[in-house]
Amino acid sequence: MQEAPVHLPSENLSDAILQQLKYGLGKDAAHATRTDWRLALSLAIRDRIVDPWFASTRTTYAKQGKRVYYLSMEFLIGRLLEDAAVNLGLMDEVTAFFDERGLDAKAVIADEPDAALGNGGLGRLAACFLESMSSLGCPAHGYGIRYEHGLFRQSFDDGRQVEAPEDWLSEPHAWEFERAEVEYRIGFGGHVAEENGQTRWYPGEAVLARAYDTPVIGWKGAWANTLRLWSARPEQIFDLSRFNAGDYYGAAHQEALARTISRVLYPDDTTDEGKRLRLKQEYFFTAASLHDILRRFDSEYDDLSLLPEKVAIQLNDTHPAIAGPELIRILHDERGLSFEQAVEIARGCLAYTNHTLLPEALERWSVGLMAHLLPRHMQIIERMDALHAEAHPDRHVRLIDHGDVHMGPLAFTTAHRVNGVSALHSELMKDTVFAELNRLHPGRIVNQTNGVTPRRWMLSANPRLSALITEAIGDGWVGDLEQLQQLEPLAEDAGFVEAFAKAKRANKADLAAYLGKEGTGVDPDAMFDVQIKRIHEYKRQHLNILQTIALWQEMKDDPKGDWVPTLKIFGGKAAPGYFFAKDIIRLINKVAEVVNRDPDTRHLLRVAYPANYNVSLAERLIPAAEVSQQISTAGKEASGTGNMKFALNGALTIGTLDGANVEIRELVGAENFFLFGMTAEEVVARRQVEGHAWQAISADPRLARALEAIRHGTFGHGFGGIVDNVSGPDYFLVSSDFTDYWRASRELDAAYRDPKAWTRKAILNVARSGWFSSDRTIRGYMADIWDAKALSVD
Ligand code: NBX
Repeated sequence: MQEAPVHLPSENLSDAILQQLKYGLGKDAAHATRTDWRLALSLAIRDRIVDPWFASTRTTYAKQGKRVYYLSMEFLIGRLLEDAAVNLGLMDEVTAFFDERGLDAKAVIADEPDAALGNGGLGRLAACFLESMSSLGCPAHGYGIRYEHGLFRQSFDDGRQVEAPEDWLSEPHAWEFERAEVEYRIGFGGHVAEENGQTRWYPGEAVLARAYDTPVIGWKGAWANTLRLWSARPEQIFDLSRFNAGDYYGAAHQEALARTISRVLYPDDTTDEGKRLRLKQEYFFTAASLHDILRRFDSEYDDLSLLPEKVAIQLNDTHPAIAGPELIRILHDERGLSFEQAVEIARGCLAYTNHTLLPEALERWSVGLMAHLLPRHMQIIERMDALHAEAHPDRHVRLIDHGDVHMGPLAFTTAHRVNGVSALHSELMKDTVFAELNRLHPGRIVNQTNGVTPRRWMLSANPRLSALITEAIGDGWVGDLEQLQQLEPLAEDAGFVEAFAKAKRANKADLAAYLGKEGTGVDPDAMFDVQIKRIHEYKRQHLNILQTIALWQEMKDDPKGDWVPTLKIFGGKAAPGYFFAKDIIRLINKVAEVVNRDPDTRHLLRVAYPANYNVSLAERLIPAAEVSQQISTAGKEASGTGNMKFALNGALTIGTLDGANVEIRELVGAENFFLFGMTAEEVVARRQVEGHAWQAISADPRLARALEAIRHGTFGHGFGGIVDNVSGPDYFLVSSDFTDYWRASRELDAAYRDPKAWTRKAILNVARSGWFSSDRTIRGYMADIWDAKALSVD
């Protein structure tokens, strides 16, 4: 943590940076390192955020605005410096400042560690939402955990994923303000007692949650909200008597135990290890956030029945779902409301977003563990379950079933709105996982299709295309992305088409140079075909690599054929305990090794798999992409947000009718989207067909040959698991979708052969993607779920 400067920040950014370097960091410009410059710049920019930040807070108090609280285990914010500089309109000044000193502003910006406090889409969505809430002037706080170590760093050893701890806090973190005075005691375990008709929970152990605030500035700097992250600390720093007795390990034990809670981000895996710690993390940040929310509410109002009118609490998936029982506990046990009143008020405040229908990802906790860690909450959940049973005697859904607390149904019953993240996903929620709850509570499930912030995913990440768009239609699109529609007629304008293609070509050259440094020689004129996301069977990176193998085999058969030179790019991490996904990673890397050195085909096909995919790498890859691979088994990808970023940046999608792909295709037009594969309904039916995988393989010699090559060790050994899976159970229907995927891939090649027509399609993708702004999504939440109004500083 940097100390606040004692002087007033200079009006002039150059002076402010130099002042921060000298007085904030104690460095002489003559000896400043790149990191020193980056920190000085960050602190100078942070200074510019403070006034609008304070003004936003004052405005919210003055206007008694409704506040939105976004509770999320994950905020995948990436780098913050460029976001802030862009939103404050300071990028030109920043570039000029470093140019003058012979330094590369881009390199200074890239020096910032990428804050990876999330796994994937869910965490990145939370980060886009924070930025949009600020850009819209929606008074909001993000609440989460200040993990010391974010998502692991990935490297490859002989193609295998190797995980190393991530260490973003090892350098000073310029953006946050530590709030030593904002600290809450969070209890665990212990017992529950009845006293004078009141129930009291006496926790057996406790830790302290300390707040760290990061301001989040919106577009044009008009409004700023706060991301408040909690760090765990022991109540007693160390045991002095043990220390004095020479028991140094024992003396530090308490501290180590407490700090473990905010030590690491959990990878989204399904192992049982650390379940207890994960539940502790969930309760830790949820309870701290609720304390904080109520403290703020109490400072303004003295009537708890006003809570739903003044406070909206959004649960980002079920990870903070213990908020329901905790809020009910506080209102009933501590504030003396009746249980029914407490439930009613809690429900009025709470809403829940579901991000997956995958059964293995739906959270459940054993009653034993819950009763042990949170005995009073367990009682409340039992009472909620009984109340629900009383109200709906014919129901089957239970909050507690087979000895487990089911967090999905718990979140559903304690929320007034439940939302899915794409139209298809929300419908499937009603038909499958939440069918009965939907019947009992019609209208509670609503849809809010995801979105992405155009400030980061276009303006910062793709300056070339941004400049071109602004030149054509003005800069209103940055705050109102649907203005991109004005680009539509320009798809027929030869000059614009050429300029658009030139921008894409330049982005590709940049990426080629970057990948070149990483060791993959790349032809910037090849078709850049990208699949970046977590590695998971349902996302089917193995379908993509199988198709790549089949393509390579055909190219080898006929190297003089009329092939479209292609660069296949993969990026993504597998959960450390997910061995099948790790095999897919190794297979991709091994295919890359073989294909990239094949003298017959290396001018036609390359495979690149840059390690450690993260937000910053996505910012490099997406602007350079021409093809966006969105090939999940229909019904499995709740929405996707990468798919939106690609379309917005002018990549054409090859994809299934899954998640938000459906809406992307509707908006950009079927002729500008390469559709393949079974629908969600057909997927369900296909699984019933005995031997579906074998049938598909027997019917498609290309698929059979690709599988044969893997089995025969063309790419090394140890891939039997993958081959057996897609030839046998093939739950994700890789084999059954292969033939149609091949067809769509070749149609894509054919379209690419006509560069002008291709660019026209790309332009139409951009022009019609404005709806996928997270500003639109947040407006939807404000209107349909939060009943919150945007404010502005007068
Ligand atoms: O949430 C993702 C979905 O898979 C995407 O389709 C969707 O676009 C995105 C945003 O709505 N879900 C996701 O990222 N889940 C997790 O990261 C996750 C993390 C921890 C965990 C379970 C899932 N225990």
